[in-house]
Amino acid sequence: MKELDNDRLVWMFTQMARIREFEERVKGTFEEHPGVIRGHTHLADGAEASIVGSLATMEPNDQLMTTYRCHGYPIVLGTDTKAMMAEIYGKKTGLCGGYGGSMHLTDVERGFLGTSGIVAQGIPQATGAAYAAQIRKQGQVVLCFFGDGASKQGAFSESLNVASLWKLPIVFIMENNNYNVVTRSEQEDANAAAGEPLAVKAKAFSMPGVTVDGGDPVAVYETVGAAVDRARSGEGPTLVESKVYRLSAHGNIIVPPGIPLHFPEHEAIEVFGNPEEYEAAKRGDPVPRFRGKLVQDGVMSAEQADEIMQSAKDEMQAAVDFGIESPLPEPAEATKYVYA
Ligand SMILES: Cc1ncc(C[n+]2csc(CCOP(=O)(O)OP(=O)(O)O)c2C)c(N)n1
Repeated sequence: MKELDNDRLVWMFTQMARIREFEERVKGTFEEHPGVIRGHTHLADGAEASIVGSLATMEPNDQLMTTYRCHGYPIVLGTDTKAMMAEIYGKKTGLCGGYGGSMHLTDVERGFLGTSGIVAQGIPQATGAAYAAQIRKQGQVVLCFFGDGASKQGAFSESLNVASLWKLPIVFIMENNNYNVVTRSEQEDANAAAGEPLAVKAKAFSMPGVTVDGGDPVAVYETVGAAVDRARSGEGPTLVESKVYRLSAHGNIIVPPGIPLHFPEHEAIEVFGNPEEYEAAKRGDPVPRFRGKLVQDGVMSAEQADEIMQSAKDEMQAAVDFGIESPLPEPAEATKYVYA
């Protein structure tokens, strides 16, 4: 694992700021340009530190798969944010030609193998990628991201089982954001039965299970980094539980057949009438928290932090403009990639 020098720490903050701004602009599109985003969109605001800390461990040939809450990962990998925004707007200039949308961002060249709207589907796919990596013998590692809800699916158990048996080079990263749509983790049979922390599930598959504060990018880097080192040296998989809090509601409201509407209030308030929980989570927001730490430690100045935020805002404004101005795909090409 490489040491995190000051440049790397500032890089981490920069990526967190870019992810946050990108998602703010996705959320803002629902009001600024109603109807431009169709279908479902899910944000990962609150998980920036977990995403950046995890991806900072990757070598250029490593790969990853995620869920539909997928905007942050390609940003860190260096994917063009204009193409990403255009994809979310369903435009021809989008990352996937407008065929994928928010839930299916993919950038195979940079190791971002794909995402899925089906809960837990990415886990066996990432495990397959790790099997391929093991056969290729080039020292590649696969990072597999999913939610706490996904860890109740059979696909989770089967994948962790085979990954452990075959000592596959994979790190399973459960981003535990407390909620499965509007159900709290502790209300659910399987996760409630497992108890806290959910990383204990690793025991059943004879692999290490560790829990980390997903709001602290350095802690995530160290925890995931140790798991990546273990995977790369042929010792097999690890289950990392990264505890985060999603600051937006599960996803945007869709009212068919009308225009997709904005994000509702967070479930803690709307469903559980618990604004205190939500306010506490906002106070622990990882982006200002990391900024405060780096400024306090003298790693960067407050002015530098402001410049980073401003540059993220400018970049994402350009992404919105590009997406809005881009053309829609040709209707005649709608079935171009339909094979069955
Ligand atoms: C197989 C499957 N079952 C149900 C759904 C509906 N669904 C969408 S998101 C979600 C909750 C998933 O929770 P979690 O895995 O914790 O991810 P999070 O959304 O919290 O990041 C459910 C049940 C689905 N998309 N796929």
